[in-house]
Amino acid sequence: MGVLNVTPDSFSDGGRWFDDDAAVSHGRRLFDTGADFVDVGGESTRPGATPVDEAEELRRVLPVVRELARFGRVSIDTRQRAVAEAAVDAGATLVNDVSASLWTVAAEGGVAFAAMHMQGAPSTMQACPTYGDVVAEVADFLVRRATAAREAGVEEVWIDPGLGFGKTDAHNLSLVRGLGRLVATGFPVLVGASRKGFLGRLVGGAPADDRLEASIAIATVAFASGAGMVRAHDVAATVAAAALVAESGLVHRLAA
Ligand code: PMM
Repeated sequence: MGVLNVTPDSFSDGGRWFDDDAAVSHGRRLFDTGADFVDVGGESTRPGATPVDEAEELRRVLPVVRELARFGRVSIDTRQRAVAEAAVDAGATLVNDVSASLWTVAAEGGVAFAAMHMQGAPSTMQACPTYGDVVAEVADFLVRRATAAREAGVEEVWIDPGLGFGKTDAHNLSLVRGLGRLVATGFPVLVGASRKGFLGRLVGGAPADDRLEASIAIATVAFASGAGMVRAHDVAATVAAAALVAESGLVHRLAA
């Protein structure tokens, strides 16, 4: 899943694809380099980000979704029902919902749904994340939401641990180590670690543009643990990691 943020302020690619034509060309490049989905988002959910109003989010994402849907599967990364609905009408075939609550939009539109775990809201989520057993709590939450989505009629339901969303670095690492437990739920697992802050801290403070190796390392662990999809800025390198894991049989050995 290639990341396409049509925002002025996302932590990594904010401002780069804010113009519609630039966004569409970049999205096409993501498809060309092997993305199965291009994930279009119009609101930054980085820690501390200010929410965007619905009209502005619609203005940002709709023309890009409509155009890119001609070239491959587009997912809409939103927490707003009206944005998800309009994007599905414009051709999006997956609702990627960081609030894990918009499955009825997916059900009504006959499209896929991804439920992501977040503790709190983006403006405050990193203040004091607290869990007992983080893997068990995240898995339990995701299975409940994913089951509700299935029962509402959504056929393709993904679960995503939401790395960096109300989690300390230790929580993120526990979730990466515990991906096999999410895979064991039977729902296909999506993982988004690409260029995130915890990776920067793990590799000595590298800035967002300098986290490729760390992002690929986590993508490789995710695929080897049985994850079905990784959300990534650097699609070509991530596809190469996926192919290596698939061809080498690593997925069976590590996940066993
Ligand atoms: N991360 C971000 C945004 N949307 N969606 C899913 N399903 N999983 C994620 O981990 C996720 C997401 C934040 O990263 P960005 O600013 O690079 O989009």
